[in-house]
Amino acid sequence: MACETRTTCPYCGVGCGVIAAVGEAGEVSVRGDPDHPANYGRLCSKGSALAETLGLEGRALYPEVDGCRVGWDEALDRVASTFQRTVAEHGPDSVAFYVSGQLLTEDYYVANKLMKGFIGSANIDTNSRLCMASSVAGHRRAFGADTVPACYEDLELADLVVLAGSNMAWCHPVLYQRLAAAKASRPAMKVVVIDPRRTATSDIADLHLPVRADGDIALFNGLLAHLARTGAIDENYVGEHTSGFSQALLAASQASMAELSEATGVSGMVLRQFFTLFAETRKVVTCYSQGINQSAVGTDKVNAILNCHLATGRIGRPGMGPLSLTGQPNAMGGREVGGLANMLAAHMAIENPLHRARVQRFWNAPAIAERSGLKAVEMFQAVADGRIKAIWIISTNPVVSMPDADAVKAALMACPFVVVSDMQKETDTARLAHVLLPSSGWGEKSGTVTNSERRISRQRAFLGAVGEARPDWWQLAEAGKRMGFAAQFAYRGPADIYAEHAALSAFENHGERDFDIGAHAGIDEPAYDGLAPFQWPLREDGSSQARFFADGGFSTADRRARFVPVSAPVPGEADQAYPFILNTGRIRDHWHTMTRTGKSARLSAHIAEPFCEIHPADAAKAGIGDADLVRLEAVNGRSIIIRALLSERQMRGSVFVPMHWTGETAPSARVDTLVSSRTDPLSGQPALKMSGVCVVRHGAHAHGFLVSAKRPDDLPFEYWAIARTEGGYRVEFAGNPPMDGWENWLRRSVLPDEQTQISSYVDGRAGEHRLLAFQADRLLAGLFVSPHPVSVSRQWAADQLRQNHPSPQARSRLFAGRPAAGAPDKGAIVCSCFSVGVNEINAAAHRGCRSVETIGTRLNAGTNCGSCRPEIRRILQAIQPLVAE
Ligand SMILES: Nc1nc2c(c(=O)[nH]1)N[C@H]1C(S)=C(S)[C@@H](COP(=O)(O)OP(=O)(O)OC[C@H]3O[C@@H](n4cnc5c(=O)[nH]c(N)nc54)[C@H](O)[C@@H]3O)O[C@H]1N2
Ligand SMILES: Nc1nc2c(c(=O)[nH]1)N[C@H]1C(S)=C(S)[C@@H](COP(=O)(O)OP(=O)(O)OC[C@H]3O[C@@H](n4cnc5c(=O)[nH]c(N)nc54)[C@H](O)[C@@H]3O)O[C@H]1N2
Ligand code: SF4
Ligand SMILES: [Mo]
Repeated sequence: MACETRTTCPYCGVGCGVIAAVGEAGEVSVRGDPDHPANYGRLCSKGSALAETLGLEGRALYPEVDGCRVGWDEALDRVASTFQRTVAEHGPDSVAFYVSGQLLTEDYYVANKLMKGFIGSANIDTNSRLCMASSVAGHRRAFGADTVPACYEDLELADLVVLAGSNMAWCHPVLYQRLAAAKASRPAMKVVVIDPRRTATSDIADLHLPVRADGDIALFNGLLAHLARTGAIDENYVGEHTSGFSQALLAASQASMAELSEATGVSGMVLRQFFTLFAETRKVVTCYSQGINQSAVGTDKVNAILNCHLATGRIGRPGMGPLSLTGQPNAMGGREVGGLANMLAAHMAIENPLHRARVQRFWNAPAIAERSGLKAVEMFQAVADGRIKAIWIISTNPVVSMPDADAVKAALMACPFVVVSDMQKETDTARLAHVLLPSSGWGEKSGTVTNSERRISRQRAFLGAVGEARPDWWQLAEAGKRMGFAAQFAYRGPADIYAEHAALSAFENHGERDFDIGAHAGIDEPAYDGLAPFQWPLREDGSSQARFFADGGFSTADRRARFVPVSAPVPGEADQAYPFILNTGRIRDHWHTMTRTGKSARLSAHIAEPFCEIHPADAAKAGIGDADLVRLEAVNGRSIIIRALLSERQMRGSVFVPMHWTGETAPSARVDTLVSSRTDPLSGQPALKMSGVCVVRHGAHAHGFLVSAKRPDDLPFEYWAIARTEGGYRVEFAGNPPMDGWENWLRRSVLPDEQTQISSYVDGRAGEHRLLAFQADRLLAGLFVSPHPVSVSRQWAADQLRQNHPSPQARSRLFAGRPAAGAPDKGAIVCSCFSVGVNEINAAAHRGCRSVETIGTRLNAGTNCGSCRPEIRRILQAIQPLVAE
């Protein structure tokens, strides 16, 4: 009998419930928890593949100091004493923590407490600065507190759902599926997508507004003015519960339709359609994510959206409200514990002396941070210029994910003391650690997370500890004890921490702070273990609420919401030398820097190489063909080399590059090296979606594709990208041929011994080399080299690693790089659950399967997690208009 544990997915902010089952032989399987209110049993491709990411490969298994294995005592003593000495010599602001929205609330709480109350600095910031900071700042400006008014059910109840700067189909897939199901059952419901790209999400949209970068303020200001002109304002709500409407309207009413169209890049006709739809529909939900937040005017963008909802009173009622989608599993929990440099704890404000005194009293702390600390970008600048001399980085990989990433790398290399707590040993950041602390990962640790709708769920351990890895809260508490605060950090386990956190949320609250989970103050371990998912608030008297602000009650002094007058940014002079806007973001099956999803062959099959999406007309002008390599160069002088992907879905003048590839997986394609560290002055969030770049074709003498049972030891090429596949690896590369020739390189970097036979096919005139190495019937390596981008059927070639090739004929057939005529070639994988490729879908379509449903019946594609359904729909649409489903 398998042993089953209810837990929560560690990826996105949807916060799906997962049932993890461990079989007798220790094998793990996962499925969606049918009772969890976030997903009701659904999981996306990443969630479904969780079991494949639990392998020990690359895990940090024991503490290390300066690259040598040590015991925990020695490592923690080193951390505590170095931090203490640095504080003693240079003051509390000379040290910092850089943490993560992927920490559990209990980890986060301890980190924040240690820094703000005991070290006495507010230099604790988090990768949520790159993610949610503008939403937090926007909420606080409008509502007086960082409270998300809506919940997931509102998406299903709405008659209009606006998705602004959100690629929900790929980034919040289960929420997207809930939306798609609601729309299918109620076709009158409308969906509008506001995104410069036509993404997978726009495939269910009734209207797509291809807004130009940062055109959102002009757009929502135009909407506010339209609402006022057409009598759509809720005068009662505005009069009773808000202030500042007329100033906001004045700021919004400046532009003519022609100017609006110019500022947004959207035609007047489409703008009018959107405005009318919004004005005439009462039940509207606006979801927004990084296309809004990650901008130098992100906070203003957020308030431009909130203004429209406040003006129409569409907030806090079923089917109505603004809903900021949190990215990470516990971005929201981090906000509750105050894990940002400009927050305190339990939604209290660092700038408020009463709050500071209260938290200090509650913690029995020797100090309390007196003012905001450094926000992420400033924090690494302070590391660079030596103001910060010791930094502890937990559960984030800033050398990959911060803007101007090479500057961050240089700063850490120069920093006297870098501590990194990670599950993985070889991340780009962990490599720079003086002290590396091995952390327990998902499945090995326990705690709570809060999702986008304020729902708190348990993560529960179902696996034993790996090596000497320990949970992050334990590492932090041990450091706290060693700094002399044994009593205040004497937690026996996460239940103790959660109980304290809950008590602080209710401490002298008197209904002033929305975040209140006082019902759990002092919760005991059995109750904590059994905790079912619930939404905050959950007050001491047991009262709760699913939505906020239908009847006002904001956290401002007069309990009224604030309209914030915002103006569209004046577009700067286009820099002729850097004519393209670099937009960045995510793909369906990978999570950030791929330290976990990269372990799954299934997840790596969907998109196995970094790419630069560019409009065909822009590409033609620059002489760039599909699958050519391109070089992107940024204002900071840095450049990357990456594969071109020509696509009509991309806006002209803009290119899109995913953020996922790293020094480990594609060192020439780390996009954040190019990204500008310009930030929003209010939120400190960097403008990760808008850097100037130029794009040129990048020629190479040789292009290659390798499938190999072993990870190559040496990749001496200016461009390479590696991905896991079943039974090995697949590698794309380009550059100069190795000095010692292809055969020697293959032998030295991937083959087990000198004796392995290599057979080769060389067409000297065409410059083609194809090399195959077998061990008995098994393919060890297949190498395909050409002066041009290699034409090989990638997935088919990768699949050959798992096949037997008994006859010499079967083996030599592999030289073709594609299946024999008539033999199946599935093409690039679309459905990762059942490994169904694009060629199979096309073939089934030509045999008469013309709907996503019939494709599912025939091929299974799209019938498990459903994450690929938008792409299947798109493939079918390209053949002929879809039959109604
Ligand atoms: N598969 C997958 N899912 C994830 C993650 C992951 O790594 N992989 N990460 C999680 C995390 S932490 C986060 S924060 C979320 C992010 O979720 P999303 O915000 O949905 O994802 P992104 O791809 O970063 O960006 C969303 C869209 O913003 C658009 N955009 C760019 N500039 C503008 C603009 O000026 N205006 C508008 N309106 N749109 C613009 C981009 O074209 C892009 O399609 O995803 C979460 N989910
Ligand atoms: N250009 C560009 N850059 C971006 C973005 C973008 O859209 N464009 N998005 C930004 C956003 S929204 C985000 S959220 C960030 C994300 O960026 P990061 O946070 O840097 O990315 P991750 O790969 O999620 O890093 C998490 C790290 O924690 C480790 N880890 C996993 N579980 C645990 C654990 O339990 N304990 C510990 N100690 N470690 C653990 C993982 O191995 C990994 O190294 O990237 C930001 N950077
Ligand atoms: S939508 Fe996918 S990644 Fe997000 S929590 Fe659910 S299963 Fe995990
Ligand atoms: Mo994020």
